[in-house]
Amino acid sequence: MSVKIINKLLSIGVAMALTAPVLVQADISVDMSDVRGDDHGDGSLSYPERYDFQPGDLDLLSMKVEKGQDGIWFIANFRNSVRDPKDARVDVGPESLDNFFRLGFFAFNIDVYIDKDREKGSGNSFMLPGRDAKVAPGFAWEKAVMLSPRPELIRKVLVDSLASEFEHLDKKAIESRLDANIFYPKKVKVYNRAIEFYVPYSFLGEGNPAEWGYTAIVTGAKTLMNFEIDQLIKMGLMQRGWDVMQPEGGITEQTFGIPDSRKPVLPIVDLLAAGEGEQEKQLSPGRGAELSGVSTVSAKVGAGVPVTSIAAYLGQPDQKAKAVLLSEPRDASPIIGNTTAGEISGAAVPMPAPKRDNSVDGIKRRLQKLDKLRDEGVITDKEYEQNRQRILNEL
Ligand SMILES: [Ca+2]
Ligand SMILES: [Ca+2]
Repeated sequence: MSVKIINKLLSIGVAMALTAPVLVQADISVDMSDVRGDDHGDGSLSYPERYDFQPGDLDLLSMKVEKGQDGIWFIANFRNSVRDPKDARVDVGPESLDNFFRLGFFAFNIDVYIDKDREKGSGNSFMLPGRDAKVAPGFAWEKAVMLSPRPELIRKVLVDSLASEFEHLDKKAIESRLDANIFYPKKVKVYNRAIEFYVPYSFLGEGNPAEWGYTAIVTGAKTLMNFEIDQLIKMGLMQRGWDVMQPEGGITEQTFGIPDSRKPVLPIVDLLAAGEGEQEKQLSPGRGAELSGVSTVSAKVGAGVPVTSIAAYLGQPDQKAKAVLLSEPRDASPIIGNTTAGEISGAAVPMPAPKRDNSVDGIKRRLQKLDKLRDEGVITDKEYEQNRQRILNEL
């Protein structure tokens, strides 16, 4: 492993210590490298055929962790410049993309699952809906960070889908449980090829970030408009990782392509793993693959705390899972109980990718779809008119 993690203990300047009553934390410098040119998942993913996606865009080169005030900064370096939301291409919708993606990026999500205790099997194994993989027991996580171009929205959708699944639970209880375990950064900076995101210690809790394990993945982010999302929620399609581009067979415009759609391929485009071929090996089992993170501290044999499964999110949760969700939030505890780790359940519903069709029939279909959305009150009359004109202009 060429992973280089340096933990430097530097003395804090006296002047600063006097003026700023901040919690004194060790200066951290964690630098984890990734293979260049491996933005192809298990080796078979090809980029969407559209101008706002090019090979290299989702190629993670390194991830760093640096000390910030009362928290840490993650710094992800990519091969290409981070694309501006004004370059994003979407199908229909009245909203301006700059309003829609306020954080300065739109094309990807970065998930970081943090293993704080480095105890094998202690913590969560599930990844968020739609990733279709698990975190290996040696990296079972306590805290997860989800960098999304639309953090408020993905949190809300996750809360809503859990609330509809666990109807008897108070929504506030679900929210506090989620917020104790999953953080959606809103403090984000884009510098050419780097994106930095801030995570406070109030979320992360105690510990030395240089001694933690990190399982990080990059996925393509879907660019759905608000009214489309509302529609999908109504249709009950939101549970299956709607924020992640799912691979499809052939040459594709809206998502990543794979040569053979019969073979299930994970939507993970890049996995943080320093060894050549390591990522391809880890992702090749497809659905249910167990991914290992990166750490300088090797995993201890755990106390045998069972890892959890994402199946509880997607399938019918069992009684035991409900009981644990009801319990009080507590640091380093699973979100949803001790369900059996295993295959992701069959409740997953693949989401149809929006396609632009400029044929007369295609225009007709899109206009009918628009009529339906207005009739159901999903879009306003004004939004209806704007979209209608936009579609007709393509004739
Ligand atoms: Ca890479
Ligand atoms: Ca990689």
